[in-house]
Amino acid sequence: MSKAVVYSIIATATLFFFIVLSLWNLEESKGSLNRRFGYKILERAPIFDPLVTKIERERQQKIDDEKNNINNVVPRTSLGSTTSVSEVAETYLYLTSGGKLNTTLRIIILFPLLDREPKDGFVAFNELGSWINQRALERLDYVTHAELESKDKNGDLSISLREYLPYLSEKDIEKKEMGHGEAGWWIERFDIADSDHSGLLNFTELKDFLHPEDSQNKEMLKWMVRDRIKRMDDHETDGKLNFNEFEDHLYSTYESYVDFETSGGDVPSAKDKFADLDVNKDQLLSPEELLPILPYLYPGEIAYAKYYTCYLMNEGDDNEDKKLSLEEMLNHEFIFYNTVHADGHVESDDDHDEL
Ligand SMILES: [Ca+2]
Ligand SMILES: [Ca+2]
Ligand SMILES: [Ca+2]
Ligand SMILES: [Ca+2]
Repeated sequence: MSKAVVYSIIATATLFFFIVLSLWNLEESKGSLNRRFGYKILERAPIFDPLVTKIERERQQKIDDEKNNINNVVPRTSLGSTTSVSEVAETYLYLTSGGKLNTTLRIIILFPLLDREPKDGFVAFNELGSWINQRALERLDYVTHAELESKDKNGDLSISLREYLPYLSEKDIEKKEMGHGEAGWWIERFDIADSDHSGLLNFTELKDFLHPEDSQNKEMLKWMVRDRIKRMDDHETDGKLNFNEFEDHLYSTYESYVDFETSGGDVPSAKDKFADLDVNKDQLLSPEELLPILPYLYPGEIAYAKYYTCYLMNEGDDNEDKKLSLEEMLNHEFIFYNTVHADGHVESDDDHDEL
């Protein structure tokens, strides 16, 4: 072999090596951000597939029923009394003979439901985001319904303070202690959620009361921020944060979420962000001034839906065209079905038939 050929082989190999290395680095930085947040996000994120939600709820319902022993009183179908026959059949259609959910089949079925605007054979960020956001909203409604059902003793579809907190004594209510979780604290939270001042929480008001961080009620959001600030306010000022408090307690949370959301893009410095938020320039941040960064500081279901969308996109978009093809989704079944694959098994209720 001539020297020239050897040199050219070495040069090509070196070039190839650097290309692989740089691709690997790119992958690594994207991956490490995702890994750092992935665990937290997957833990809090909505469930991607409504069928998994249904199976998990049925399973929980069955556990609850067994606890309450009502199985002996009310005969139920194996998938619960509220489930229609066609829904039962639908569930079994997607189970493998081992009782495991056929997630490949599910993704194939769900793909066209996600690919809607435009229907172009790809799932873009907005399409994935609106699907997952819908799952988050459904979960909020479900949890609120469950709470309403269990607490509404007189059946007026509203919750009174007494219904919510039956253990409070007249004396507690009179004293109105304002410490976290004490009577006055609950009463204040209740009154702010009760936006029409009827003394009762209707469905929407109850949802705000239970999930202030997901509320559209600005007063509720401000109450939540005030409450959190109270616990971090170093100098017992007037419920506002100075720069040091902002930097010590809030900035790193804000920074890491923005970093994640923008895939390592530019994050404003603590000084810049403080100045930006401090609208009235009094060198203090009031709860109202903190509202714009609330989803980063205290993410609720809806904020987590967005982070989950970012996570799925980062993980699944192999060719980096900012869209997911069916093939890409199938290549990453695990991230869409982490609760299913975590223990490798979503049980159908048929798995252990005690009757
Ligand atoms: Ca009631
Ligand atoms: Ca009300
Ligand atoms: Ca200010
Ligand atoms: Ca893609």
